[in-house]
Amino acid sequence: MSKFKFSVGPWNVHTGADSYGPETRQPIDLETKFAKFAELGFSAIQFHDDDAVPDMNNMTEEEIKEYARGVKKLLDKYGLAAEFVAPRLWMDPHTKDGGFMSTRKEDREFALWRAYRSIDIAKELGTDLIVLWLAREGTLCAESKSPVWATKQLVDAINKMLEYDPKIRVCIEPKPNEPIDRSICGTMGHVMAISAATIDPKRVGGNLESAHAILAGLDPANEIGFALAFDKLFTVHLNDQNGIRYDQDKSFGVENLRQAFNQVKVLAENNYGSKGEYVGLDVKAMRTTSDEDSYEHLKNSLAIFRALEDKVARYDYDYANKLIADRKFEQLEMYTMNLLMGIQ
Ligand code: 3MF
Ligand code: MG
Repeated sequence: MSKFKFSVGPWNVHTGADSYGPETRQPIDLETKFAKFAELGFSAIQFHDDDAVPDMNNMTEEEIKEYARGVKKLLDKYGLAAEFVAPRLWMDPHTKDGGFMSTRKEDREFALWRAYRSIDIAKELGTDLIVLWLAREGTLCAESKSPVWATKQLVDAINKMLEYDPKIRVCIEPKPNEPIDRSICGTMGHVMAISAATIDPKRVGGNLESAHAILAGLDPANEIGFALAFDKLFTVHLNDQNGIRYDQDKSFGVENLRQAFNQVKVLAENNYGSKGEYVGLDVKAMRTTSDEDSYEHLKNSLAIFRALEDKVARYDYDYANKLIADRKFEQLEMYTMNLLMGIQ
């Protein structure tokens, strides 16, 4: 029995389209996904603002809230909570050159409008968490914006969100690149610095995604640990990634089991979840996956996480600490490998 609660986003079950080819699976409606997520053992749903309220750009503020109340009823029907709402700025024509850091004032205003509406939706869905994946907040052309100006724009935008609602928490999901070439806020270190520069650092934290850390050439477990050390790991996006290439969102642990083990280990050792945090997945099915296997990657990720949780529970800390005291790191490494290989 896992001691963690799990969350997932509706985009994690998708039609298989990529930049080079069309859909390979049929779309599935939100309610069908909710029912299946609940059946698989998820407790909460992660939302983009327009996952919850699809036509929001053409709706009034009141209409948006009213629609969100309907989604809350649907969540309740399946015993699910909402974990967070994330403004999906990267899809919109207004924000093709970024939102909070766009060089055009009207785009920045639109981005803030979506951020405020995301807060309204979050409140209706019963969560205080806003995630900012800063997809296009950076440059395709390096000279197109000043990194100093852009960084300050981000701090200002977050401050406005914190002022808009006194309870809301803002959580940045850092990523070094893709879809932009150079990101302004690429790692958990950047997130901690941004947090410290805001008007209420306690309400600004991070969402560590394993694949994003790997894309930055960093170790996901250490990135998780870095945020935990400042009490600012508000959520995680666990998945896996084969080195520094396009963002793959593979099932958790399928690429590097030891690295996955160390992510579970650092979460478990630091009682992640004790303040209500969820273990969020951000995984994609392979493009070749069939309709009937649309949820396999989620099942696999959960199964791997739980198996690794079990390995952590069986980790012999007395033995490990003795090896550490004696600097017998070859033996410590082999102990860990044997545990993972099932030899221990
Ligand atoms: C991109 C991501 C995103 C965000 C999600 C929530 C589609 O690399 O990880 O997943 O996690 O949009 O903001
Ligand atoms: Mg993510």
